[in-house]
Amino acid sequence: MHVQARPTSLPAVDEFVQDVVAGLSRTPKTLPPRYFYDDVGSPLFEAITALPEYGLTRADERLLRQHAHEICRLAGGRAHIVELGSGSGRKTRWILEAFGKPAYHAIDVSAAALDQCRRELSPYSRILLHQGTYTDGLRTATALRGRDPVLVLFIGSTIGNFQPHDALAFLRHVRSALHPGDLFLIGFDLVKSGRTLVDAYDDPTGVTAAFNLNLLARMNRELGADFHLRSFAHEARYNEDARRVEMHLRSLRDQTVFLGAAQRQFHFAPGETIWTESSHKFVASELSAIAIDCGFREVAQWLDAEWPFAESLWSAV
Ligand code: AVI
Repeated sequence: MHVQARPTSLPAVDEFVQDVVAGLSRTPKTLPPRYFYDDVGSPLFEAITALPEYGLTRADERLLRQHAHEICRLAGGRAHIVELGSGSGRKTRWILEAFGKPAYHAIDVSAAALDQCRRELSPYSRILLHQGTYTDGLRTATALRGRDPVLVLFIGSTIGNFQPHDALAFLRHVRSALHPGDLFLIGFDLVKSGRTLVDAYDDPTGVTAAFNLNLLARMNRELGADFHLRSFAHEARYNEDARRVEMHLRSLRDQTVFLGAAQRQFHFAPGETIWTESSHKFVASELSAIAIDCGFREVAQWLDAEWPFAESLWSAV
């Protein structure tokens, strides 16, 4: 079954303009990372996941492959599976195979990502696609659960891209959409050396740089901006105290950019940056307390030996 469920709301152009104006009016300048994922950015992210320096996705997939049958057993062998931010869906295959063609709801803002997900995962599931935000998709998907328990997947350490306060609010929101006993499988990238992390987010082939710079290109394409891409440089830093990798776009000269959709100009001093993403890193021992704080209890936790990464299975209390 390849059903395109009722479309849920997409971030509109108006919202994009408002977010850009708000972000570029702040000091330091910021842009929300969710705008990375368009028809250019989503394939670039897929390329990042194959980079030798970026071990996160391979660790995540190893854990899912190794423990899929145990996850299925802990879920009692049956569930409506709902994935937040399905991406290409490659890693999810192991879970779907273990459950034996379950109902599977893929939620993503990107039509291209959902299309790839449908191609990859329809042989292993009864797939339903929800194009839209996590919140809307979760509401629509859980309404279709019937009498089945629900297993929500939030893999890939996307939780690390939320600000800590927003991450807790989001996890509580997921809990509020579930019934007691429903399960939540969530991936967390763990703290590792600063060198390893900077290499992972500033790869020598420049794929992550292209992913970051595409945000400027996207504003040129969609919002009538006139960013000169060669006048900005990708930068990744590890902030050890905050336990996060920060991605920035550094202005290489004094310049003014016009944003046509808002009829506004923004000035950039030489060396000034736009902070485009934070990728928070976790320690395994803090995760069960986060679960409890958000209305869950930890059922199991699996760690990867090669690239510090945790897959946690939580149950809604
Ligand atoms: C999607 N997310 C978990 C990625 C990360 O590692 O924070 C996004 C990314 N940004 C640069 N490389 C990958």
